[in-house]
Amino acid sequence: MSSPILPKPPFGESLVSNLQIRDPLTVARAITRVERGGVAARELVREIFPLTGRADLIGVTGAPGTGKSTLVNAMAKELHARGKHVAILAVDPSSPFTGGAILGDRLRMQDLQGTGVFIRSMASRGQLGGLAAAVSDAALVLDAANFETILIETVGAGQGEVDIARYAHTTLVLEAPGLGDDIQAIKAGILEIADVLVVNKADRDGANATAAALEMNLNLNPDRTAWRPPVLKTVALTGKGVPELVDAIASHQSYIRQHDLRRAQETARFRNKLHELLKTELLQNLLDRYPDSRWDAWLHEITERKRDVYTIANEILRNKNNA
Ligand SMILES: Nc1nc2c(ncn2[C@@H]2O[C@H](COP(=O)(O)OP(=O)(O)OP(=O)(O)O)[C@@H](O)[C@H]2O)c(=O)[nH]1
Ligand SMILES: [Mg+2]
Repeated sequence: MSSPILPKPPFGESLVSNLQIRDPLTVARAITRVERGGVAARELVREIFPLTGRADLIGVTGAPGTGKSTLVNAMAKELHARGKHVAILAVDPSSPFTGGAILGDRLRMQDLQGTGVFIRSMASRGQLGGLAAAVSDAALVLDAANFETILIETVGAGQGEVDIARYAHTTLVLEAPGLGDDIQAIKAGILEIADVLVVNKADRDGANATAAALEMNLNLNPDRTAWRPPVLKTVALTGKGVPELVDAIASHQSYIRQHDLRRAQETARFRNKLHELLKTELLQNLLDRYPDSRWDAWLHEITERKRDVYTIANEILRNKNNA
């Protein structure tokens, strides 16, 4: 009799081995599973986690329309030409409403046909733990699937997107000439997360001025880290400057390896993820612990100014064992 105690691996050995040979359908299904969350997603992550930790995660962020998707495609082509297995995760917060992500995927797939580059768009559908968690789990899937380089495109608009970029091993921040006020972008603090600064659309007027503004900003904040982000100009549409960009990324990757920073990055990433997960779980535990009527009563007390939120929160936490 087989042991009834040991649960059967839910994802199955053949699926894990299909994943490891980068079978596109298996990879897509596995990402869908982590995107949906829940028990099946967690079991999948548990199974593949020991297979992960090797891929280079490259975050690409910047204002809307700076050319992130075009550049990511051009980078994928260049990396493919250098013999790398490449995957692209495009985080598109707007797609559930516009369907833009799917259209974008189709265009990109045509462009990258025959390269074996895997492309997937992800959009926030309000999953527990948020988009950042879903994206990092999708990156785990791609890592387990032996993609050596994972390019993650996010619009540098909200904190969530910035968080996604920040936890990559190398983060690119894109600017484009004539797209609003450069100083605005600098103020927004997005430059602080950059390991490589890219002025895309360098075929347009003002690219040199934008690059100079970025260099000046770096000079104003000299001691961010010992790594000084290079400022590079690209024309994503033609591929001009892309080999140099891929070289700069490789330099940053060897810098972080030489200085043993990769482990520190991973620690920061997993600490954040663990804390986010615990926050979500603890909140859910508390929400489940009391009936709706109890929550309504507390909220009523607050809106009636009988007791403030801190007092109520305290009561909720203190009562949690004998509700
Ligand atoms: N002139 C010029 N146009 C470019 C260049 N790179 C991209 N574009 C164009 O800029 C527009 C936006 O490019 P995308 O790659 O979609 O930009 P994005 O940053 O991904 O945009 P969102 O994902 O919507 O934020 C497209 O029309 C591109 O063809 C470039 O180097 N030069
Ligand atoms: Mg895009």
